[in-house]
Amino acid sequence: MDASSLYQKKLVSKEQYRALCVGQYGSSYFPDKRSQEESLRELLMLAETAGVKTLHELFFNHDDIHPAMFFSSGQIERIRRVCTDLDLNLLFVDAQLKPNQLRNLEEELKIRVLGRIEVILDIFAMRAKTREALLQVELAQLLYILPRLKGLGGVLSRQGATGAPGIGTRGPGETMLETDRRYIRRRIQKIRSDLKDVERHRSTARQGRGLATFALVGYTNAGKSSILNALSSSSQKVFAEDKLFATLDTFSRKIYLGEQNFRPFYAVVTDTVGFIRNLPASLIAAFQSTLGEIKHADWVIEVHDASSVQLEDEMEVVRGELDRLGVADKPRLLYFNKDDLVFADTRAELTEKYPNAIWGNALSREGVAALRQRLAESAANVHVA
Ligand SMILES: Nc1nc2c(ncn2[C@@H]2O[C@H](COP(=O)(O)OP(=O)(O)OP(=O)(O)O)[C@@H](O)[C@H]2O)c(=O)[nH]1
Ligand SMILES: [Mg+2]
Repeated sequence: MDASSLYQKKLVSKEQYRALCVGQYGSSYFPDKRSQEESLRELLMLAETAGVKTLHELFFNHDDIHPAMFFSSGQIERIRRVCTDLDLNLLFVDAQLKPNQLRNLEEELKIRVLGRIEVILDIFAMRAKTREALLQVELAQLLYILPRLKGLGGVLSRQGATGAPGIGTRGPGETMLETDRRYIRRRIQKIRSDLKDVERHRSTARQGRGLATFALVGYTNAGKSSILNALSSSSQKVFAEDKLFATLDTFSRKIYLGEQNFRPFYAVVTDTVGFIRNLPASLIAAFQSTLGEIKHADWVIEVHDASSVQLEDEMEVVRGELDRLGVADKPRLLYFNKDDLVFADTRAELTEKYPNAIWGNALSREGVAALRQRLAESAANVHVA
């Protein structure tokens, strides 16, 4: 079986799925109501990115997690009523559901049920285009499925049996059930070794450049790709859009930083995959090849959407992920993007708190000159060092 046969890349038409999104707060599991609300808002965006229409959302006070069903019987009845009334056929739950909970809920409600991780994996599978991204997505799916093989079996085979393509099935799916764990482990090994080759090629290319390098990192949708486009004079633009995980590959560009000693001065700026809260560990593990680019950069440009109401949370998530990658000590530039959407008093507050931050608007290119200037200063330092 080759890698491509593991993918069932049949995208859903937007009309096919009508979803209910359910978030929850309360109890020791979800203590912070505000951040749970934000998490539900994010799930709605994830659903939209996956191409699914959300027709209703519920936000439960979840005091107790039911081990078999996740929800209480009262909540399940509420969900059932909404689904029947609105004729919905997909339930998104803003939580990491156990395989048995997914299965039981599907059996009980007779509709497809997906948790946060399943939606993210689905979007990654949909977005992956290059060989490296495809390999990493497949690895993420295999790492996700391996420990769940038994529990997920029913869910996946039923999806296959209904013949309904799309969400939740953009992955190894049914075929995987016929193979054994050994096959999966072997496949994981093979992908890891293929990814090592990709990394080796990249490392050779990197050495050949001999230029200072900067990695753009940040929350998904912060504007990293748009900034690379704004910095670049090339008419060939990097893909940027108002959906989550527009970028799944690292992409490097040689950027002109000005003149130094009467010579043009360049650095390499690399776009990377965005972060999101509660990113599944298997995804981070699988995307080491792409995220590894951050490790090799001389500087990290931390990009944040300054207009986000969740700015501080997003900064924490990004910094936590940089920590996890072991690059917390790398020299860093802080860039606040989307300043066109920021209120004056918020800007004043943030400026006081982060006096060294560079501000800009990647669309109008305001602030790009200041960023270029800071890159030039930093790159000059790297070269002196
Ligand atoms: N108003 C405004 N919108 C912006 C700005 N910069 C980017 N955007 C928009 O924000 C959305 C996300 O931009 P991207 O550049 O794709 O963001 P990203 O960080 O690369 O996102 P991922 O690849 O998903 O991690 C796009 O719709 C951009 O047009 C800005 O300065 N102001
Ligand atoms: Mg991007």
